[in-house]
Amino acid sequence: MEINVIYENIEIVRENAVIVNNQTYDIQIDVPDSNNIDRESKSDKFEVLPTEISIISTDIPPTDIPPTDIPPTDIPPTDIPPTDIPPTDIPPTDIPPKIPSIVFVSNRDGNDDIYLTDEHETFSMNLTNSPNDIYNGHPSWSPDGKNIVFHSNMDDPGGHNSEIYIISVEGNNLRRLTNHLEWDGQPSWSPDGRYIAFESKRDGKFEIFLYDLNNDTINKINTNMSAGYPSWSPNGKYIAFHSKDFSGMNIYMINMENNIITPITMDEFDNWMPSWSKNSENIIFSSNKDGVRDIYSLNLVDKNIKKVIPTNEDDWWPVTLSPDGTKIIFCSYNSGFWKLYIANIDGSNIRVFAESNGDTKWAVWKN
Ligand SMILES: [Ca+2]
Ligand SMILES: [Ca+2]
Repeated sequence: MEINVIYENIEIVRENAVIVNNQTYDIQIDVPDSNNIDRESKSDKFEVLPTEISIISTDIPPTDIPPTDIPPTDIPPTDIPPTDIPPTDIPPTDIPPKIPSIVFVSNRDGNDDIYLTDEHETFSMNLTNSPNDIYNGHPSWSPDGKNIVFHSNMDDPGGHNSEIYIISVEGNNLRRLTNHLEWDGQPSWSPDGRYIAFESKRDGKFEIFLYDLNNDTINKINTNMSAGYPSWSPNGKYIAFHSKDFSGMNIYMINMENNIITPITMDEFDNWMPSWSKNSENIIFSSNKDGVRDIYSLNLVDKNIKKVIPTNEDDWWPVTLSPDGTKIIFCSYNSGFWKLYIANIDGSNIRVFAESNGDTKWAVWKN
C-alpha cells in the first residue's frame, strides 16, 4: 500500500510500506537533507501518529483480489436462513397450477363426492371426501369462483335428509345453511353472490326458497305451484324452474323484480332441469317429447326452439356452458351409468369427460 508520512514537517509519499503495528511503520524513505537539495537514502522504523498518515486505499484495486480467492465453502449455507425465502414465492415450474374450472359429482371411490377439475382434466380433487354412507350432489359455483354450494346428507349418514352446504374450493370452511327434517337441495347461487336459491319440501310440496347470505334468513318464493330445480339467469333477473303440473313436467321462469311467472314449455311431456345461455336469452332444458330425452334450447325473444344435442341416446341431461359459451357439458344415462360429455354448442366433437367405472354427473362450468 501507499502511505503518506509527515516526517519533520515534510510530507513523504512511499509505496510498498509495511504496517508493523498500529503506530509503527517500517518505511524506507528518501530523507531530504537540511538544505532540501540533496537526498540520502535512509531506512528506519518511524513512529508516526495516526493523524499524520493517510492510507490511500485506491492503491489496492478490487481486481487485485479475484473472487475465486474466497472459496464458496468459506460462507456456510446457514448464514442465509431458509425461512427468509418462503417456498410459495417460487412456484415449481414443472407442475401445472391447479385452477379448478369444472365441478362435478362422481362415485368413483364408493359414494357421491364433489370433485374439482379443469376442462383438460390436468388434475382431480375430491372436495368432500365423505365416507360411503353419505351422498353429495348438485354443486353450484359462487360468482367469484371461490366457493361451492351443494346438498348433502352428511348430517344424516345413511338417511335421506339433505341440507345445503358451502365449502371453499380449497376444501375449507364447510358451512351448513339449512337445518330441517325435510328435503333441501338443488342449490343455485345468485349472480350477485347474495342468495342461494334451493328447493325444499319443508312446507309439504316442492317449492323454491332463497337463503340470504347477508342476514342468514330463508324466504319462500310464492309461485302457487310445485316448483323445483331453481336456476338463476346470468343477468340475475329471472329464476327458471321446473314444475310437475296437470299435464306433465314443464319449465317456467319467474321475474325476480315483480314475481310474474312465465311458462316456457306447455305440453304433456317431461321438460325439466333448466339452465341458461350466457346472454340470458335462451333457456336450455331436457325433454322427452321426441320419445328419447334430448337437450333443447328455447329463445325467449323469438320463441324459437331447437335441439342442441341431436342424438339417438336416451336420457340426455343438460347442465352448463363453458365461460365463452362455445361448449356444453352434459350428462347421459347409458348402459346403467351416468356419464359426462363435453361437446361444441352445435353438437359436434362430443367426447367423454372425467370417465370412471361408476357414475359421473352434475358437472357445472365456472363462469
Ligand atoms: Ca368418498
Ligand atoms: Ca333438510
